[in-house]
Amino acid sequence: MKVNQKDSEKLLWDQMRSSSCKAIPVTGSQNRALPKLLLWLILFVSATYVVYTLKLVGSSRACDDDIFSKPNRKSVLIHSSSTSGKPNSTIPSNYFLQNQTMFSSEKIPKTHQKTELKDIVFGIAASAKLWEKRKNYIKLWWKPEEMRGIVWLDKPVNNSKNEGLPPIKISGNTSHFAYKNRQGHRSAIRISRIVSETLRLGMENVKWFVMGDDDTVFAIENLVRILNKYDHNQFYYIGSLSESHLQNIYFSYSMAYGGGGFAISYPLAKALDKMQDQCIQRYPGLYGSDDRMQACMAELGVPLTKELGFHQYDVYGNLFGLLAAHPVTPLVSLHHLDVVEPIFPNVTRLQALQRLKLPMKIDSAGLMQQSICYDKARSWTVSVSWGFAIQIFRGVLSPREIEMPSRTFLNWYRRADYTAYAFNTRPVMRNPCQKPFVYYLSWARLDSVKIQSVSEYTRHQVPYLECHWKMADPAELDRVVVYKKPDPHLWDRSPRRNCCRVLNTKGKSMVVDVGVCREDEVSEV
Ligand SMILES: *[C@@H]1O[C@H](CO)[C@@H](O)[C@H](O)[C@H]1NC(C)=O
Ligand SMILES: *[C@@H]1O[C@H](CO)[C@@H](O)[C@H](O)[C@H]1NC(C)=O
Ligand SMILES: *[C@@H]1O[C@H](CO)[C@@H](O)[C@H](O)[C@H]1NC(C)=O
Ligand SMILES: *[C@@H]1O[C@H](CO)[C@@H](O)[C@H](O)[C@H]1NC(C)=O
Ligand SMILES: CC(=O)N[C@H]1CO[C@H](CO)[C@@H](O)[C@@H]1O
Repeated sequence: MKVNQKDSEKLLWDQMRSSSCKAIPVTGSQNRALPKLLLWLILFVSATYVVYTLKLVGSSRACDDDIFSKPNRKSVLIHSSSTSGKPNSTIPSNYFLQNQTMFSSEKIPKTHQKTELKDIVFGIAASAKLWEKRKNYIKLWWKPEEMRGIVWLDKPVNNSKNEGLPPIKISGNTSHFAYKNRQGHRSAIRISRIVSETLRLGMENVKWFVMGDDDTVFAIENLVRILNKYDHNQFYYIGSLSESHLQNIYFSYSMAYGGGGFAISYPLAKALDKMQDQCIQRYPGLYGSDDRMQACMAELGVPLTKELGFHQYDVYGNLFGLLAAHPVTPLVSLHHLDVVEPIFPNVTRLQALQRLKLPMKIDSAGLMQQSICYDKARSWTVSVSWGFAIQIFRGVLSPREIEMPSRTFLNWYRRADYTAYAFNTRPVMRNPCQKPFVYYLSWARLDSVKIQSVSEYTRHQVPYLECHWKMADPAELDRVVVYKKPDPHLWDRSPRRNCCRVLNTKGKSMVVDVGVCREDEVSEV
């Protein structure tokens, strides 16, 4: 979504709030309704009893049949066809079974040609007004020699310098399209048509079109990894949802949020191009570009293929909680980087993102991947988000707790309300003893002799309240060093978190090893 959504969401929020307020008088009149309610309850229980008794008597045999019929489906099938009143069916009784096996052998995916970076064409939605600032985000990930794509602007800008950015084009005139949403902006139509306009440029050997905003940062190796899971010859619409439950209700739980980026396979883009302009005219009341896209996808009958590595980040405040507990999937994109705090403390937003480029280069597949282990001797919990940060907690916290993002961020409505998210979160720990010690990436390098990466994380110097637990204090530790073998094929296997092991804790530093879990290795104390 391009334009400011707060107003519309506030509206929705207010509506929901007012409807819940209306519910209060109803619960207030409960006292008078109580005897009536009891009577109904008794009637209901009696009726249920009668129904169940009758049903049990009548159907005890059918139940037995159900239990044992499963392994013997063939005979059931024959049986049912002979009793269905069509004894001379032209369909042989074993038709379904045979064809079922045929279908299942067909399901084995045909090997499709691998997607490479050069097969992707990017369509970046940008505006002339913010271009001078936002182009710096694109510079972070754009490789002019290896990548193809267009920045689509509303008006021409001064771009005399060769800055290694994608070529700029001005979107077609959309003033003849109707736009009737009061909260939104009609630039939504222009942005929605970027896929079609990019396709019409007629570039050759395209497998995927990938859309993003001017404030979206892609981890391109991981984007390629994700797209490689899918056959580009088929129709695919791949992306992810908003973090905000209300946003997803208001827009759709079936929509790829544009800022997080989404991918459309070439044949789907062609099918879309044929109908998009007429389709857009059918939905003048929609708010943004991505809900217009989803409306057309729904007309084409193509569902969203959800990939959790695309991040819309409809949140405010600090992304730390989300980045320190990334889902077990490659990190593909980051968005709304102007809205949230810099992801590393005490540096600018751009400097912070710049720092991520180093671990991304060394081991992109492992970037932000979480592993959880324990310093047994000291009873500490260690959570590694590789290439980003490490947390050390006093005491033993289970993986199911630590793999949940802590709410260091605020919802799009600037509320710290846990019901507002489309996934589980945990509160920021208030007990001074439970506050984690956070170590942020300071440098990383690849040891090419041992083919192993070494990354160092230094403690974020913030004041800690006194803790009276009689146990080792992580405040002694200034840095954590992590060894990890780069694993470019991590995502060719089934998803699984890496394991980590605390190798030693001496003086002011801790050494941790991260890698594929060994046989029978689990995150336990
Ligand atoms: C059943 O179908 C076969 C051909 O499929 C036909 O020869 C036969 O006469 C039919 N029998 C009856 C009872 O309809
Ligand atoms: C582009 O550059 C010209 C001359 O340098 C200047 O007059 C104009 O305002 C600039 N336009 C924008 C959009 O920055
Ligand atoms: C777009 O088209 C309308 C008429 O359809 C015209 O009035 C307007 O000037 C055009 N805008 C641009 C930027 O060309
Ligand atoms: C923040 O950075 C400045 C210089 O860039 C440095 O002087 C200052 O000590 C840093 N603060 C912290 C808390 O690291
Ligand atoms: C054995 C059998 O009945 N095979 C049929 C499976 O379905 C296809 C059509 O999808 C028929 O052509 C086959 O005859």
